Amino acid sequence: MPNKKSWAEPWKIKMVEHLRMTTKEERIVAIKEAGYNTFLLKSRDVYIDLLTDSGTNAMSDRQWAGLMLGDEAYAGSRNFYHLEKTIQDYYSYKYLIPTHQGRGAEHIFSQIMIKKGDYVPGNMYFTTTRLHQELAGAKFVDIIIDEAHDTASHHPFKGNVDLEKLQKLIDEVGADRIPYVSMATTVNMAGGQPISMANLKELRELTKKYNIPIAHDMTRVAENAWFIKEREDGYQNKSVKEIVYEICALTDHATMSAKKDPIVNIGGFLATNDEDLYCKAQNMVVIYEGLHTYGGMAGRDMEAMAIGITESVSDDHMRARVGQTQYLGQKLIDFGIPIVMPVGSHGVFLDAKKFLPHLEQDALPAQTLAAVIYIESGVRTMERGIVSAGRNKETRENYYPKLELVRVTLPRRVYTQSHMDVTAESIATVYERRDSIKGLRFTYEPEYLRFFQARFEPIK
Ligand code: PLI
Repeated sequence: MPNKKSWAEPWKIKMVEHLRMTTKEERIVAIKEAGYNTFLLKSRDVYIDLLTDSGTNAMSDRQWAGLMLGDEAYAGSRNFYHLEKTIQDYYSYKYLIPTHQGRGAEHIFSQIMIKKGDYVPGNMYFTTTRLHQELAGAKFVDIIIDEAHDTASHHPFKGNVDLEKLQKLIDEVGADRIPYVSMATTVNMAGGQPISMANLKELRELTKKYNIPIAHDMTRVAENAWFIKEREDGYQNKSVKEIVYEICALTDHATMSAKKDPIVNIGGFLATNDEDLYCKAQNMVVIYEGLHTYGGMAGRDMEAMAIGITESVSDDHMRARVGQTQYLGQKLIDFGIPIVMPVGSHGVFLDAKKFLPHLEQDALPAQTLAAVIYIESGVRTMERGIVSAGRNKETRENYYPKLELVRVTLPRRVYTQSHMDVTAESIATVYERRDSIKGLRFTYEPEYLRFFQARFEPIK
């Protein structure tokens, strides 16, 4: 008997959704019509959809049953109280404001907390989060450790905050110009990289000294907890559930895109321990989202989320979730493809600068690579580089991020290991002919979050 111990998913498949296969000729037409932007492809033209893990998850039979328990009252739905109790029990926060998705919570939170001229330090930017901070009048300051910007660094906690960078900012601008520290678990743009509990505790100490709250972007907190369990001394015998609670309890406020960790298709929330913020947010949510006991959600969606949260903190779920990402990452490593190391939780990130070293960043290497992978195989991925980074609000200059990545993102409980094999082989085929790949340029650039709707054409 071999002594290798494989893991398998802690679920079986009850219903299947058919996939449509396309020819290369059809895909060439489709990507041209989509302006070489994978966000503008029609889903029916996609074979394996690894664009995002946001809202693309497969709900469980329990969650689907939960939908039937939807209490669609305008006010005081029983599903709201179930969700509120779940958030108190699993995430430690006292007060809950549901929103239609994560950015709804970011909008309300930024508008309440930020005054014009403030600074918001964070462990790397996220697109919607930074935009809401800027629209409220703040400047975002990156205080993540340098290793996070180095795709080859094997640092186990690339999501860590560099406390010296934070101290320097406090010394320069003063604590009263810093309304909060924005702390994400895990860090999406760095490649799904975790923050360690030790670093978070140090961050808590430093921020306490200056009375600066920590705002937790908890979109993938259970995935972060899994890495702490795997990698950090003293946590091997703790459950993901316990670690998640401990992380949240070290922070003051939270925004959540429930379309990720909590395994639902829509939803989000703002949570806090601060009664004053809660009252202000209740007042804001009725303007932009809906009454404070449903935000932008149906009762049934709140029920599915409450159940999804309980499933998301299961060790067995997380072993399979992160295990599948590691499996795909290892396949790509075996093919010699340059990726962000170590492999993160929600996707494998291709290093487009190393994949296409002959392309300048202005020729949009990651955008190009995502388009070429689609044409090769019908696998849809996403750019996370210069296009996503956008422009500086004041100077209108492009940001030139060090990381120029293509994200190969895994929805939860959706694809099988064979889909991962096909994906890895498709990317390897593109890698073999990488020298012949030419870049793209913009033909249309929207003002905000340009990566969603921009259009491109090939550089001749
Ligand atoms: O897409 P929303 O509005 O539910 O959530 C915004 C959001 C906030 N924080 C983080 C870390 C995210 O990853 C996030 C959304 N992420 C998307 C859509 C993604 O594809 O990664």
